[in-house]
Amino acid sequence: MANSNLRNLPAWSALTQHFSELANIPLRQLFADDPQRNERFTVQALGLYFDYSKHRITPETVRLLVELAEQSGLRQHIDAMFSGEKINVTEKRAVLHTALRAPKGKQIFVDGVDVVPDVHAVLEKMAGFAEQVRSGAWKGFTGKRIRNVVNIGIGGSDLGPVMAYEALKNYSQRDLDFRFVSNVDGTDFAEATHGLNADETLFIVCSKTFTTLETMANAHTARKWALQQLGDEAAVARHFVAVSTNRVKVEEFGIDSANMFGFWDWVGGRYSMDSAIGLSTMISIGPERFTEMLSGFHAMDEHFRTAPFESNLPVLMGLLVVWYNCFFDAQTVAVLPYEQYLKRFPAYLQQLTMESTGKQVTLDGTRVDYQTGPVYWGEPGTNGQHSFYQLIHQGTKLIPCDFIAFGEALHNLGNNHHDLLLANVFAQAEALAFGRTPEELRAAGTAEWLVPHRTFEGNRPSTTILAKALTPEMLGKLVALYEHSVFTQGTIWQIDCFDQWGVELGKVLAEKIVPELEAAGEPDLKHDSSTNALIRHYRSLRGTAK
Ligand code: G6Q
Repeated sequence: MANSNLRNLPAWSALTQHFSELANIPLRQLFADDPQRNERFTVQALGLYFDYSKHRITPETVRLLVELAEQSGLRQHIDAMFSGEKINVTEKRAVLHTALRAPKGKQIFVDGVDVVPDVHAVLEKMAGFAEQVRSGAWKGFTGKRIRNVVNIGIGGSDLGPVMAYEALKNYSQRDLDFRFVSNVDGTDFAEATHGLNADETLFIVCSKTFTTLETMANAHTARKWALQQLGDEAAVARHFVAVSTNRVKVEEFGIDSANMFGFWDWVGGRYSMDSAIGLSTMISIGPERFTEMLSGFHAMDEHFRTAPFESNLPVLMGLLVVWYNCFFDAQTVAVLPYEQYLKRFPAYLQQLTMESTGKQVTLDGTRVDYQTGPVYWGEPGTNGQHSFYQLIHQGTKLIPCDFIAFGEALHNLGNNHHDLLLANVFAQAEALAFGRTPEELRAAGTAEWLVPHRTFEGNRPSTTILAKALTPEMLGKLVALYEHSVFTQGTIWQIDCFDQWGVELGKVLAEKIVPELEAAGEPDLKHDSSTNALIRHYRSLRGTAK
């Protein structure tokens, strides 16, 4: 792995020089100068058509970015991850979400133990359980079949399950209702269980640690809610299962370890949707389709591990993020799926990317002197077009966009919905890149005073990703694409993409304040004056101040 400062790498200096030459060349000119530009900057792999020609790059940019990746040790770092080395240095852990989708028979060792058989044993246990719930063979305490599945978890134990459920709803068993509770705000639990009968409801408590405040609060509330209706502790075994690495805590909660689905410390929360954390996904779409999703993940893993960097989708995607973030000073990346089922995909990616690359020191603890992770955000198209796209088109900020679209509609309504959708995605990418010049406006008869308002500078970069249809397999490929793009970014920035000390801090801070809110008398507050006043004011609003 590289240990030199990023700024001292020859490719970094070369890119700095190259940027100053390229920064003012518009995309219009880059396209006009190179009739082959589209073919040059389109990669087709694994059923994905990845067009990155509308980026502010030349072949020289790609050559230098690939050199940057090489000089940063990306190849060696990829090998280190896939072979189970402890590349999460601050937590001294291997990073092996890729083992979760490794086919049977592959060998991957952690501390001398092959983990692949364990992965498949859990998958088989999940499949057995999922089939029982789907078929109705799994009976609730009163003998009724399960109709509602409520996933309780937060962060990595929620965002993946929610996103995958929404993304693959088209493939879900529709006589089962899926709901998700994450927030400690009681509204979340109340609304998620509104109208449900406990005797037909299964709770999946998802928590790697089984200590997370929000999840434990919601799990205890769920148990109370269920027992109020079912009236017998023995009902817990029929209505609660757990997904965790912490057997002791699961048993303490009262869930039989026979109803626990395990995973391992080498699976990070935000990289866990294809582990047992995906149990709700498997119940929804069935084990077969879950396996298809895993094979999509695995195909992208193999592509990332073996394809030359010049035609490696996650590497190219990650390098482009570095290019805009570090050289153009772009602060964000917009992810704009033209597929309603991907409505939670940007939210999912926010955690995957920002919890991974939101770091200010390198692996050896040195403060970085360059920008790290950008803000990821987005909404499905075409809705976003009637809202925030204005700023992307004509605002003062540079926002690289990822457009994602599919050739086949999942609902063919017998008219041209899908053509309208696709026409919009192509038009947006085109308008962002090429804009509308004052000359074009004048030629179309626009009044002179309106010309500046109606001018689009263009030169706004985007990638367009096209695939045939949103299937479980394609979802696996897309998620792995972003996972490995993040890995590429983190390797260049020399940061630990797999720890999350910021999250850990949040987990301890609130616990100090809870007793101060609940104290009977006037508590002795030792925070800053603002926090002390907020606590007192809350107590008075709540009507408990003495
Ligand atoms: C993810 C983070 C974090 C975590 C949640 C839930 O990478 O570690 O989002 O997933 O804090 O943690 P538990 O699964 O332990 O409840």
